[in-house]
Amino acid sequence: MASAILASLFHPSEVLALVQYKLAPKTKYNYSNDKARERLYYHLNMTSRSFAAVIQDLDEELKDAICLFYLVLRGLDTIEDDMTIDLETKIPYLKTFHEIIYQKGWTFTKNGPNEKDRQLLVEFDVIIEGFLKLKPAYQTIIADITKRMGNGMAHYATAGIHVNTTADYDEYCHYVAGLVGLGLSEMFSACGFESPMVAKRKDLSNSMGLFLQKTNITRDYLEDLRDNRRFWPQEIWGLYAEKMEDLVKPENCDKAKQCLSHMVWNAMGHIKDVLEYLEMIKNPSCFKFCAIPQVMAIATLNMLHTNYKIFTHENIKIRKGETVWLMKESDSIDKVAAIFRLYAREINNKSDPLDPHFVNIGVACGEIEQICVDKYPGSTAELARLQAGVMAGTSGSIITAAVVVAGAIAFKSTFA
Ligand code: D9A
Repeated sequence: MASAILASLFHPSEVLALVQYKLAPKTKYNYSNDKARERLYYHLNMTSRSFAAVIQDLDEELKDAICLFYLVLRGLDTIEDDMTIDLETKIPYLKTFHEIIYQKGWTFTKNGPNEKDRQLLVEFDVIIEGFLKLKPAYQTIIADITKRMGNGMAHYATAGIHVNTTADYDEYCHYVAGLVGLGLSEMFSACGFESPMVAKRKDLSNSMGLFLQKTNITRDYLEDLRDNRRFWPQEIWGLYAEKMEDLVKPENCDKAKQCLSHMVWNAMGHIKDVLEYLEMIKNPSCFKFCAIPQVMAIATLNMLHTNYKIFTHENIKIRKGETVWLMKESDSIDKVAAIFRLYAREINNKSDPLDPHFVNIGVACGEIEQICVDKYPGSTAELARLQAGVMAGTSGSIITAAVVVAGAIAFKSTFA
């Protein structure tokens, strides 16, 4: 906690959010009366602590269905990601995973020892038991999406198949993330929490996945390269280097940053759809569930833009304080639109005029501003409130910093 507060020292609205988060009573989700269900949420918390809480805040009708959708996809992803499994073994599992989820008692122990979610597959019989308890409507949606995703993953895992064009890039991201958006939209409409229009707008649902996936792929350049996974499209990196791995060479620093701007610009192309999608979502718990990953993504894209560290450091993340502040602020379309405007301005302000994508990114940021002013006028007041927080912050943080330093000196002189 202390390190998180220090990292957010000059962002008091984040320090405030961290302290509130720390002091807030943690919602205790009690599943003790159902051991199998308790084990399910144990695995959910193991796969992603912060997002697990958001899923558990969903209304009861959808909670288990989305928890299982998440765990089934994490299982499939853990097989696709594992580069210690040879293709002859891997591809049949990817293509039949949509049948495997109906096989009572099925488990998988072929993952390499370092796969983060290996235990999930070792105990996958628990997930299948939960899946088979779901209403048939949700089972059908999950199985259909798992089938299309597994086949798409198998295609791109096949030897010699690479993400060459930006069309390949969109297709690959559709298979591993866009389809998740489509599946969730079908669940939202099927249970009646959202209008049938949500399931119909497959273009917007797809963009919800592509914005998240493209941000992750842009962030994970070095980690993926290390594991011999390549998702940056050659049509983009080929404009800046002979080979994708040449971008890490110090002599290619400028070219690498230009390529990074190109990837950031490409991901920003989905923001208009993301805002239009979120505007359709009326159920408060569904809205937060959908909005939180999207605001995390624009904050991450802002952290990535012009940040050469992605070519030298793995696993760079936004501040803990920033994530807690974003989760607190993502409960209305006006607030979310204000957050996108705030980060679009930061992205535009840090752009390098000598960068070939300076204008493209400037236009994309201008469009976000224009769309929000036109369609979400309430975002202007929210933006002023957020900026007041930030501004008060700047002077506030100097005072806070002074107080902390003074406190430290007083403490040292008294007790040293
Ligand atoms: C999601 Cl059911 C994901 N992915 C995410 C998480 O958000 C999306 C995987 C399974 C499900 C949902 C998500 C959330 C809400 C609405 C969505 C949606 O569409 C309408 O998906 C498009 O990242 C994984 C994909 C991007 C491949 C879809 C958010 C999440 N965040 C992790 C951080 C991370 O980077 O993994 O899982 C976390 O917070 O720990």
